[in-house]
Amino acid sequence: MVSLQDLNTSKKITWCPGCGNFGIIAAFKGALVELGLERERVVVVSGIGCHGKMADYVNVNSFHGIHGRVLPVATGIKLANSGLTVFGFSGDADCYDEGWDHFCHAIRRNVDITLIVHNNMVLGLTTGQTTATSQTGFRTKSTPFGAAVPPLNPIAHAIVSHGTFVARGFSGDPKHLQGLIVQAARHRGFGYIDVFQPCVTFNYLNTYEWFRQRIYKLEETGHDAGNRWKALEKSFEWGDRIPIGIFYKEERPTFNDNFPQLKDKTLEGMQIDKVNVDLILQSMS
Ligand SMILES: Cc1ncc(C[n+]2csc(CCOP(=O)(O)OP(=O)(O)O)c2C)c(N)n1
Ligand code: SF4
Ligand SMILES: [Mg+2]
Repeated sequence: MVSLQDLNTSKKITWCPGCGNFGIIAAFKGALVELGLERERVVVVSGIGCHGKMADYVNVNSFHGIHGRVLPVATGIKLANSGLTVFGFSGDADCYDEGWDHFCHAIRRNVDITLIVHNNMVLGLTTGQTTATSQTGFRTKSTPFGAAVPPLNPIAHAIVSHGTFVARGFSGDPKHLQGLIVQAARHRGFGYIDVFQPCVTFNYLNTYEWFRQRIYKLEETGHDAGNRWKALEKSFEWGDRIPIGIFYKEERPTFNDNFPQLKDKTLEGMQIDKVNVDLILQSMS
């Protein structure tokens, strides 16, 4: 069983002091301990951005991919070895801009992985430009007169894309977020958590205080997470009150379940010594 200590790496953490990423990493490490997973059986895949450094800071198998491509890599790993527990860490630009097409399709495929999106509503690493979730009117160096177009609603998109576990957390409440990560990882299928992650350096609008004044927990209101329409209705709630927690949850077959070759088997464990790869390559030449 892994301990919190085992999960530290020797890498110097270069996130700005007070960054919301600290809450996410604490919640994730706590979740790995709570899940009782072996480090060797866990894989972290991260994108490009401040969030991408998760791959360096948690002592498990990791793949720091290219911008927007967390989900194809995570899907490939899960297909190759379904015995691994795979976590994707993406940013709002990484997932909802550059990686948007992968987001909708991985969700509807119900690949059995967990995706955690560090949603700071800004491009952090490239020093503060708007993303798909930046609020209308948000002034940055790329939008000196304020963002003109309305933001995407990723929670609503996940629900209509047949998401089977759709949740939102807040990095200012790591204990609550830890609980969501544990439930998403235990969920058989695509566990998706959008996390409000204040960027204290470039997002002066969506601060810890801004979120604390607005957020409330769905589970404290008797929300029925099995009701897709109610979940969709809740996903549009924005303004003075913003919900966090599990919006929607259902059970349905995972992507691997669709393939008899993969159901209850792992590709990496299959015998390939009798497969003649030369013949396959020749047929393509
Ligand atoms: C293919 C490609 N396009 C653009 C970039 C430039 N780039 C680096 S990080 C980044 C996005 C960072 O924003 P986000 O995903 O929100 O992550 P954050 O830094 O906020 O955690 C971009 C566009 C890149 N590295 N590769
Ligand atoms: S730029 Fe923003 S997101 Fe990046 S480390 Fe600093 S506070 Fe965090
Ligand atoms: Mg961002």
